[in-house]
Amino acid sequence: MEASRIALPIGTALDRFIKNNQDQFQYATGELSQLLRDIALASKVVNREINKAGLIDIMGAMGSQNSGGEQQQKLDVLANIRFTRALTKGGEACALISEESESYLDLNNQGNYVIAIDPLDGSSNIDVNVSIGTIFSVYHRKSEVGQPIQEADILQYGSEQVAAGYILYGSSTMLVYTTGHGVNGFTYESTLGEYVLSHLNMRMPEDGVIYSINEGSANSFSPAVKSYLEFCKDENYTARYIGSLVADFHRNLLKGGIYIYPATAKNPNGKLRLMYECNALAYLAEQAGGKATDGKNRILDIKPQDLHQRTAFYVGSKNMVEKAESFI
Ligand code: FDP
Repeated sequence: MEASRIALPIGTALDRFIKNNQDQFQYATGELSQLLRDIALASKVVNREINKAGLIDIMGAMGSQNSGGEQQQKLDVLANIRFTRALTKGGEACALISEESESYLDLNNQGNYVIAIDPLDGSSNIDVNVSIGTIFSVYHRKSEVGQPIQEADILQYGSEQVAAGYILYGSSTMLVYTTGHGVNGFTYESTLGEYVLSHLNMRMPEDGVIYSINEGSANSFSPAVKSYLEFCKDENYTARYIGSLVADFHRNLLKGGIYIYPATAKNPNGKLRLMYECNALAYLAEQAGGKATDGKNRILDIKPQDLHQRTAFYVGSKNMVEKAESFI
């Protein structure tokens, strides 16, 4: 009997994949590899805690607010603690920007990397057992190692990212990342405690028929966005909106589609955060052959002025994003 018929093929483990591909990276000292492993380890802990939701008292609001004045959920806070601890102990990161903290954390002056993270995205889905995610961006510091962190280290263009990725806590848990040489996806095998390569060199279809937008807010969209939505309906596109950015992005990455969070009357600059939501997904989208803009400008070319800056976000299949832009 063929071996493949009695044993499922298990892909390369994440650790080995990172090690094998380390040389592609311009600062190949092993530190970035270690940092990615630290993020992967913290995500396994977060995954474990998420899976206990409902059994122990970790659902619901914390009673505090995050940097944007939004209600923090207990799991938001827990995930933030896990990633902060892993990155602090790891020693490779000199600074950490997080949705959950007003200003950046100064971690270790000897570290070479700046991390921006949304520890748990899609908070409104936590309590209802719907997919949520973690999003991260990695930058190389600009100032000299050993010196205090400067603004130039923190407020870097998205195009300066050296790695980015997300973890999707979905029907299975996946870690998807890029270091600028394509996008690869790893599925968590919980009995082994390992992420294994399951999606090699992911490519986003150039076209698609899925549009993801909170159409309940349509009254507060611009006439241009409303016309684009009419176009989607005329074309008989399929509407799919999970309301968890990572999950909506991941589906569109695999199947083709567009995710839009436009400027609205309530959020004239959009709702999503440039530094720890949009930049990472824009980098991944481009690396997979897709596109990401604010309706006019490439996301990766926007100069951040503020840690928690918001932006309108159009991301997904290249042709779909370009079509949407033609309406804006
Ligand atoms: P949430 O507020 O639940 O954390 O990034 C924030 C985000 O979720 C995205 O994950 C999601 O796509 C979007 O906001 C949902 O916002 P709306 O409820 O306004 O549609």
